[in-house]
This record gives sequence, C-alpha cells and structure tokens, in this order.
Amino acid sequence: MRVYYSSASPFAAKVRMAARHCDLDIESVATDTGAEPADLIAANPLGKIPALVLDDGTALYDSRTICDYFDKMTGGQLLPATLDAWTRVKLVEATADGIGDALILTVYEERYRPEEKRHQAWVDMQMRKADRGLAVLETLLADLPEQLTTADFAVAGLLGWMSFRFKGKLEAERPALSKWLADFPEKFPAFAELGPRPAA
Ligand SMILES: N[C@@H](CCC(=O)N[C@@H](CS)C(=O)NCC(=O)O)C(=O)O
Repeated sequence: MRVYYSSASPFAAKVRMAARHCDLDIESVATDTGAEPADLIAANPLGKIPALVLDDGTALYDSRTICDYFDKMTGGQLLPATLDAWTRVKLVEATADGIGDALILTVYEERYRPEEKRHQAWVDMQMRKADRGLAVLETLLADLPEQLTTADFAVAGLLGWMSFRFKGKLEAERPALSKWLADFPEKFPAFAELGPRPAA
C-alpha cells in the first residue's frame, strides 16, 4: 500500500498515524498537491491528500474513508464496537476534520488568491466555524474512550498542524486543547515522527 502525503497535512498525518497504530506497512509518497501531479490525480480525481493506493491498484481517498478501511482491515483497531462509543468517536473525528477544512480554506485564500481578490468576510466566516468547532471539541474530548481511535489521530493531526500554521492560537484561546496536544506523544510516541510539521 502507498499513501500520498505531505509533511504539513493534518489529514495525511492522521492516516499515517492510524496506519502505524494498526501496524500496517505503508509506503509514504511525498506529494505537492499544488502541482497536480499525474500519479496523485490518478489515485484521487480531487487532487487531494491523503490518497491511498492498495497493492491491487484500488485507490481510496478522504482520511475518514482510509481510516475506516484500516479499521475494517484490522478487525476494529481504530473504532469502538459499541454504538454509543462509536458515535462519540465519529463526532469528534467529524468535528476535528471540519475544523481543519475551514482553517485550510483560510490558508488557501492567502496562498492561491491575489491580495486584491481576497474576501475577508468569507475568511472571517470560516474562522467562526473553526472557533465554534474548537470550543465544542474541547468539551467532546473528555468523552473519548481510553484506547486510541481515529478521533485521537484526527485531533492530533489538526492540533499539530495548528501549532505551527496558527501559532499561539491554541495556547491563547484553547489551553485545554493545547495541553491535550502536549500530552499526546506520551500516549502515541510516534507522533514525533509522523505528526504534521512545516514543509521543509
Ligand atoms: N476531507 C479530506 C480533506 C483533505 C484535504 O483537504 N487535504 C488537503 C491537504 S491538508 C489537500 O489535499 N489540499 C489540496 C487541494 O485542496 O487541492 C480528508 O479528510 O482527507
């Protein structure tokens, strides 16, 4: 199996951490989505990472689909079996992923739009989504199961990325999330290797 990723991507970090947690052997292929490389587009017509290509050539994309695939493949190593715990985990995962989606749009507004075409009111709306999500995430984290799940990897990917892309925001506004991130490597030591980091 191989996964297309970039070192900064919160979603790619999520699936690479989940794969390690499941002891899955995957090859990681560093990818620049902005260049729309042909091998990535062949795996994911949306041109986004992460995209996973199985040994038989089947391609899967979107971090949730990929993590769910790992979970099925390994007999439930990433998601709880009971409906109640599954629901809590999936809600945290969806919240973390949705915050990432909103924040990434604000990053892309700066990266891809010329200054005179940027629309601050739209950026502010995305930030309000992210801020509401972060407030809810803080309350939801307390209800996660003991064992690591896709929710932990989604949150660790998001917060790890925010720690350099939105430097100081968590410490100033969401200290409980900042503490959660600081404590995460104790639960999952491979975060130091697989967590998001600024592109070199
Ligand atoms: N919902 C997707 C989001 C993936 C995503 O937005 N990835 C970003 C990088 S962090 C990307 O590939 N962006 C390039 C683009 O949007 O063209 C997931 O969970 O995998």
